[in-house]
Amino acid sequence: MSKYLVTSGLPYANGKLHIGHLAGAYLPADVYVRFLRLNNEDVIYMCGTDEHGAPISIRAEAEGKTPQEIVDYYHKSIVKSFDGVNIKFDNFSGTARPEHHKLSQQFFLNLLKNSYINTHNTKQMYCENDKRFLPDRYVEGECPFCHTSGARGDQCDACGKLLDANQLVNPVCKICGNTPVIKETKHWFLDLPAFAEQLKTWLNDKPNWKDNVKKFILSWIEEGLIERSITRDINWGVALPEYQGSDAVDLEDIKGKVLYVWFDAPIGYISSTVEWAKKIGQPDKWKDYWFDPDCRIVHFIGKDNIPFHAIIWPSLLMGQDEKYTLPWDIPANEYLTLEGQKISTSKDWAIWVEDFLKYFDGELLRFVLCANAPESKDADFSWKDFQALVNNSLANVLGNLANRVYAFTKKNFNSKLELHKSISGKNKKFLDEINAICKDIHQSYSEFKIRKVVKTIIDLAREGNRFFDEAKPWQLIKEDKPASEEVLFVCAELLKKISICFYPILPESMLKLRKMSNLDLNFKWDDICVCNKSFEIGEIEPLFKKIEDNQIQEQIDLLYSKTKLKDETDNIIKDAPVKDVIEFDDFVKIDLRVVKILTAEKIKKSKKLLKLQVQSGSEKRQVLAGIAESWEAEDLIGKSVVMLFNLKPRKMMGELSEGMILAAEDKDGRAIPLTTLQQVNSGAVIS
Ligand code: B3M
Ligand code: ZN
Repeated sequence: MSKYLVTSGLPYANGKLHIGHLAGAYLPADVYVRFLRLNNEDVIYMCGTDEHGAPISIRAEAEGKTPQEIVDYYHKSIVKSFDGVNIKFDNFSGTARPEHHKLSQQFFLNLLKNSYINTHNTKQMYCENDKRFLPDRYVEGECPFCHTSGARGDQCDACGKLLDANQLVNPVCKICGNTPVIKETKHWFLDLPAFAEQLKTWLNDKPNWKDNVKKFILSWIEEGLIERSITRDINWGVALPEYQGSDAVDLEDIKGKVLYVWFDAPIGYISSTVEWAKKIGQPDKWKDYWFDPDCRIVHFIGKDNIPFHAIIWPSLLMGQDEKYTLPWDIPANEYLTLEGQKISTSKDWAIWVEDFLKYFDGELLRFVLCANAPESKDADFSWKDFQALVNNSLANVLGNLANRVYAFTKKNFNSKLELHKSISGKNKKFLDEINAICKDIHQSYSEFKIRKVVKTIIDLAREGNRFFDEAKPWQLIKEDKPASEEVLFVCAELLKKISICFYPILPESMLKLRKMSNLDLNFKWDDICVCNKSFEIGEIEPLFKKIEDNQIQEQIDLLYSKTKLKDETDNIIKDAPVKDVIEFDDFVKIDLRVVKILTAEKIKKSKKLLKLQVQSGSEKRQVLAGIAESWEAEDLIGKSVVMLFNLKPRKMMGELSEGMILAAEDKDGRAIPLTTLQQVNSGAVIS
């Protein structure tokens, strides 16, 4: 027996849970924990809400509430969603609790005492309009590495790189939209380079980690670790503890500073365990996990959390006085997309767990997210796939097998199947095959390969149906009743085995399956191979209901309708600066005319330019327009557009242009010539 401490990344208490969250860090962990329990392992599953950080204070400010109010509201909402899909923690805490603050401060002080923390005067983004520093998500801009816009001050979602707010290109304040200035302030830094060797040794010892995780960390270490600031100038978080140190820090410098959310959040795994130990009346019990070098600590997370869990978190642990156990595995998942697009909470392109549960059983969500888990690459959730998976794999294959086996037993064997001890021939061969496959399933669970588990189990049920069809018990019963009963017995055994190995993924349905055949509800993995009882079939109910087309269409319509509402507000283009005022006399110098496009063709060697022949009244002219990236030449022919008619002719790419076609640039950079019947987004600049 081994000892396990399993955690899932602490969800931020600033929003509801969506299916992407479940697929990334929670469902795989819950499944793993249930699997370990079936195998008699000593396991506890710890989590809680991440209640600090800029996203929460930003949300509180936006809604005119206190951060604590936001935290309390979403903590409840998150707990409810977890309950609805049967994700069962041994403890679910929160990082705003006093115990957590105390422990985090202790972590900081130990690191400081052990010389792993330095202070530096740093230049920080400061908004003069809001009179405050702008750490992390309080500022946004272009990522200096991958150049995607919308990167936040702490991390770029597009390339995953951790950032320092003042690395951002063209930063803007999230609160007011102004360009921040740079101001000096003191901050505390974790000396990550000091842990480089220890980290490498620890990682070298993890040959079985998932590739995506290992690659990520090793490239990080190779690029060279740098000191990371671990304090912030905001007033929500764990207060930087006052201390007298050798570097004689001025107490004034400490005031108004909190620990960076990613410093205290992972400590939440420990403080949740401490809280659990107290609740069960054994206050020292948490140490059995955190200080036992043989305890297997497994952190389930989404891929954007890898650097924090695989570099920073172990460093925090290594720098303590006590010998904390380091993570044993970090099975990070990739992302789940929705109907082919990135899930976006701000655009409401998401399926919220609480909404899903209004229409469907949580078991079905567990099933589809496991069948299609983003384990080694991104995976997509689509409503149609969901329907197909449930109807085919669950209802038609597994549900059908249970139904035909039990119904046949009820009708022909008075609901009873006697124990068949000396099974031989085809029946024996089939049973042996099933047992071998169950061993593979066990292996897949231990390697976090849940997709494979689901596929194997459904295939097994499919084999069960084939076995039933080929054995034809309905014919056999006429000649040899005991032989027919043996076929049914083998099928009932198969269903029993499935009820065990599918339990971690579909706990409620598998209990229901067991109840139908009066099986013990207390069972273990090893019972898969024990074949020593007769079966007695009770009340038969369909195990899974099929999902109708109209139910799915309803969801698709809902998804698109709510996100469109958002689109309208999102598509207002940010106000561009207004140019200097001009006199009317200046304006009348401009000759604007409607012209009709007669021909349009691409100019070789130019990505942008189209050559147009246009007609205005009786006059024909040639114009070059920089709209080739937005339009197919043919689509412009016959359109009437506005042209600046008296612009001095000029040559571009060896061709003459006798004017300029006016176009507006919409949000995604597409140039839309004026007076085409295209909608121009509100606020677009006409150029
Ligand atoms: N709160 C989850 C996230 O990035 C983050 C995890 C903390 S785990 C210690 O959404
Ligand atoms: Zn501002």
